[in-house]
Amino acid sequence: MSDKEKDKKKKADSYGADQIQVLEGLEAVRKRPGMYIGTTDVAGLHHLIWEIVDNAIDEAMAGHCENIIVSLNKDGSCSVHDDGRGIPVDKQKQTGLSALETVLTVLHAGGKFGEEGGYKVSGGLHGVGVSVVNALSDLLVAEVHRNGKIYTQKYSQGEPLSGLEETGKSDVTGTKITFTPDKGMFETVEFDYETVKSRLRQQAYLTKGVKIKIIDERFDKKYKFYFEGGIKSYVQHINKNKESIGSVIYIDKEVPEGNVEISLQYTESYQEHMFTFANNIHTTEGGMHLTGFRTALTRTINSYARKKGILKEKDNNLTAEDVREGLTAVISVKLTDPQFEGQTKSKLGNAEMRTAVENVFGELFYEFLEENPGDGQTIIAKCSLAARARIAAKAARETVIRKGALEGMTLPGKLADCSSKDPSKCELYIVEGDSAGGSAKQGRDRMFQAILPLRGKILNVEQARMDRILANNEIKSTIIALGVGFGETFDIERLRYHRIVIMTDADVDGAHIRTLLLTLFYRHFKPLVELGHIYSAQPPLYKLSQGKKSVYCYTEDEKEAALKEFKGESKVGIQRYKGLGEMNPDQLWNTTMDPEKRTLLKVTIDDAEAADAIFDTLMGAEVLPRKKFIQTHAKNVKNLDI
Ligand code: 28F
Repeated sequence: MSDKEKDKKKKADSYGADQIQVLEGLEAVRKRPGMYIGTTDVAGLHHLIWEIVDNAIDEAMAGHCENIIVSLNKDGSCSVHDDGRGIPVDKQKQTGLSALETVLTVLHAGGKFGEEGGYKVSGGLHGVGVSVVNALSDLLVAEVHRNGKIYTQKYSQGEPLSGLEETGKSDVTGTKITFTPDKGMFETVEFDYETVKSRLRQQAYLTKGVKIKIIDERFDKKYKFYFEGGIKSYVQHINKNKESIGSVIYIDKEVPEGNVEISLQYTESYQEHMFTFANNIHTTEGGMHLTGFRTALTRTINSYARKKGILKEKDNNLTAEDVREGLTAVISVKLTDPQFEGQTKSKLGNAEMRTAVENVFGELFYEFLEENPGDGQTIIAKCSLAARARIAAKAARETVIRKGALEGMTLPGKLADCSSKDPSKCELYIVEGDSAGGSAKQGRDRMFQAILPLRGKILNVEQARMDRILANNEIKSTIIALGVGFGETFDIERLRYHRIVIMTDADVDGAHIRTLLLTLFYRHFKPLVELGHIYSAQPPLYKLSQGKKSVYCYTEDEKEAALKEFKGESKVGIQRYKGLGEMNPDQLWNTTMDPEKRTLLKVTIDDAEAADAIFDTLMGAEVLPRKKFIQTHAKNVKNLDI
């Protein structure tokens, strides 16, 4: 028996009933990892990092930690390091183990044995505890600097490989956890720098004053976040590429129910950008804090506008919709016992937070308007304009609907519809350009494939209001073809095709058009994305031929591999497809449309916030970052073979 095994055995022998319970706990995690971290795909993998970082953030929120470093190591492991107090190492009554080992081996221990008072990130939505990370790691090394010493303990798949050891002296304090995810537990074990970075950015905004650093040792990249202004900086970041109206308003108040922090600023854009958090957890479904905010926003703006005589007695009140147009706001509340509800457990249920936010925000926002009459004026002007536009848009919409255009009675002339009327079998190809549209019409299986060619670029819906969106011909054709209506008449039951395939050229312009379409779907037909009806076609980039043999290549890598295959023999012909229009109908069918052979990428939104951020980046005014983004991420959607 090796020393390691002996050690393990000794440890196992000394385990009492409690500890067996402990092992069973983590056994359950390994049996059904999805129950604890949601999924075992790349999202689940990153969940491991969030778990550990959350604990470091808790230590920062408690006021004991200033620096957090996350490092993605060359050997595939991830380290998280904080300069907090260090996880205690003294023995715990409840378990007979050190506090460190308890936290690392007992499910939910962090919450259960945590200190009283204070707000915690962990223990919330995804706060399943570090023990889950431990259970799903091939190796986990915990290093604690505390009491002038360094303590180290190693684990594998949740089981300690040895006892807690003193491995040195230290004149600082802190906790460092390094873990190597278990390959057998995940579809992929490769961490993504950008994913980690954007999450850390968000956490840095939400935790005023903390410095968070990410280091990617694999690709030699690093980044540091520090936002003195907290969520005020967050709002500035979101509005960076937008034309702002008035200054950034910031409110931070501790009340008996918890802490209320709100930042907002209006912009000339027509969209609302609203992000809400409870204990740093993104509440994508909103909840009580959001309800309280909305109520107070509408009420305050109306009463201010009436007091200043901008709204006259005969005028109608501005609606909730009017005061939301162009608003960017971040709401972050902290409370001791957050209740998360809703389909994805991301809706704050604590009713006391509604009144808390309503009162705090109502009072302080009114005060702000009184003290900054210039801002008050422009905000009211913006909201009044939104009200007039709303009334105009409603009239425009009614006209369109009255004419029956959106009811599907007059399908657009450009649409080559399919003969089947069973939506579950039907596909709509939205094709870039008339010439590619022509090839697609000839190449398709007209039984179930419909073709809608779009000419040029469609309108950027992020920057346009409802009435203009509906006046755009390309968009109108698309909406009519889909059959689901628009706005309040939207009805998913009337969807005419269950697969909507965006087919654009495999170049930057094609990616841009796809993005514009995705923005349209995301902003105005969200259920289509959520229910997985939207796909992106994958046309080939190259055709390589040698004698009678030819292959299509869809990526640069595939091309390189194919070239190697061909090597040695006679000359290889390389045809690069710059656009779909260069393919004849047969080729288009064989490479991109034939269900037997094609690859479709399903467009999903499993993280609405990430998607929203993506659309923000893409639609912002700066051209350079936008292009770069499209080039690196255009194909970054989930793979699904059909
Ligand atoms: C790399 C990830 O996990 N940091 C942490 C602390 C500090 C304390 C703590 C954590 C005490 C008994 C549960 C220290 N001193 N970074 C981290 N830093 N946990 S996790 O306490 C945990 C509880 O069991 C800490 C005094 N009180 C708390």
